[in-house]
Amino acid sequence: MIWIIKFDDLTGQFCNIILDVKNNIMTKVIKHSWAEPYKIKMVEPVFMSTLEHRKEAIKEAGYNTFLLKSKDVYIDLLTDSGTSAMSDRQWAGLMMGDEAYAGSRNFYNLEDVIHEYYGYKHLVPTHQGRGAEHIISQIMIKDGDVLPGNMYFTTTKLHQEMAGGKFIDIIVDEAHDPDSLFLFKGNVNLDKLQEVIDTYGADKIPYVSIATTVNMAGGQPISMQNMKDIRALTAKYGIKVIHDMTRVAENAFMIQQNEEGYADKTVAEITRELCDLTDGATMSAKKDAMVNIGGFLAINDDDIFDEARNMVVIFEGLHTYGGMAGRDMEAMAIGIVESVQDDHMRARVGQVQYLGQQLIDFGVPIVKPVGTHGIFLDAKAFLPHVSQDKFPAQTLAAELYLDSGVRAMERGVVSAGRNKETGEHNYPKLELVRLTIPRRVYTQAHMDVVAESVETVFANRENINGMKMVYEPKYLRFFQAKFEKL
Ligand code: P61
Repeated sequence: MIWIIKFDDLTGQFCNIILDVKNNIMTKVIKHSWAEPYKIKMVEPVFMSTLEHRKEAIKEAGYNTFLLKSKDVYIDLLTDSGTSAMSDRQWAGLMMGDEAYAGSRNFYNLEDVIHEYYGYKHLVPTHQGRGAEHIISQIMIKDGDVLPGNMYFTTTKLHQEMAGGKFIDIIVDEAHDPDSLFLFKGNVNLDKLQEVIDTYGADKIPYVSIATTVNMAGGQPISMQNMKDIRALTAKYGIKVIHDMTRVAENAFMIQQNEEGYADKTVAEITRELCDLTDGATMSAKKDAMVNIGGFLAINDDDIFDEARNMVVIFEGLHTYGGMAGRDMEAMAIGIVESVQDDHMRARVGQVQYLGQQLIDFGVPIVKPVGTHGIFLDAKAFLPHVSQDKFPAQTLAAELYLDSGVRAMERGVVSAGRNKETGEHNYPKLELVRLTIPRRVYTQAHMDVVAESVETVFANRENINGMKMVYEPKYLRFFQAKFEKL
């Protein structure tokens, strides 16, 4: 008897498929619950604010949800980064911190886990993902190089540019279409990759940048077949593949659910297979691995590792802690193992899908299919009367906070920044508001509150106007920019 859990597109529910191989019988049972494989041991009270309070708070924050104080937020869906709940085992791991300056045993535990679950040869710990991006970019990128990748991410692209490179988007066109139901919107269009190789030459491409899953596209997965095809094409030209593995286990879960041939493989096995198709990785462990802080660079090449070990001591810390405390490395090692458990992933993604389905049922425009770490509201379709230069997604995020104290994040023109050469705004096709779900933190009732609030704002959408930017920082402007209502 084989038991498989699949997401049923028709019903929008997870279902159990029971295969009785001996008698050749397949039974499909709709499973209404993706219930969590844990129970709650400790709670953290949150602030239930009034409308008057929220009006003041968001105005003071320049209508930028990044500038809100967390004490003024009810349900915090700004990010799933560093905001997940650690398990009792991870907390116990903190007590096992070995805070020796050099050679902490927690580093070696982490190294063992990374070898076993991800398979990379060398580990360089960093304080978080962007620390690893900085190191790999400075080592591998030269002035005039190009970096093809499956859609940009803010910090990744900035580090590539600061090292003298230019990012080129080679993701499939479906990724830019919020209504396309393609299941693997994180895939690379191989013709686009070939064109970049033909135009610039392989020697101008230090590596192809591949993210599992693709954050800016809505948390969309890449398929294993596409990964294999990328590997085959890059191998032909001797080009490396560097993997942004920030949400690799979530990607593995989607492969298990939706790619032929993977239904009976575990998330752990699929995760390992994905990593094995790449040459190295940057990781923000604040996501999949459910720690509050931490990250790493992992690399198979001995020479790059040698350089990275030289650099980490300048920018992060000694090569056996890289900006983390020993206890953080221990919690990360335990979190990595928890992150690849099938039960955990079914509940994690199940909760995201639950919220997504409620919004789809209400007719709210969101990126479809629903991804793994959050719901992305399509602000262009939500507020069609607000032109992109009036920051529809920024406006919508502020309105949602005003309505209920739910904090979301802009992922549109403000996040896309300005064109390096012309100084004009980059106008991305996707103008989104991200409702990001921290892992193991909120309940189904919280998701209902979020859905109701989005629905209320949607019903009032005609009364919402755009905003103008009144303060703009030079780098990663979305973090600190300020706005006024029009
Ligand atoms: C997030 F608004 N993500 O999603 P670090 N790669 C990928 C990430 O998702 C990621 C990093 C690298 C965040 C935090 C964040 O524009 C923003 O550990 C796929 O944050 O340095 C981070 O990892 C960087 C939010 C980062 C942003 C940049 O919420």
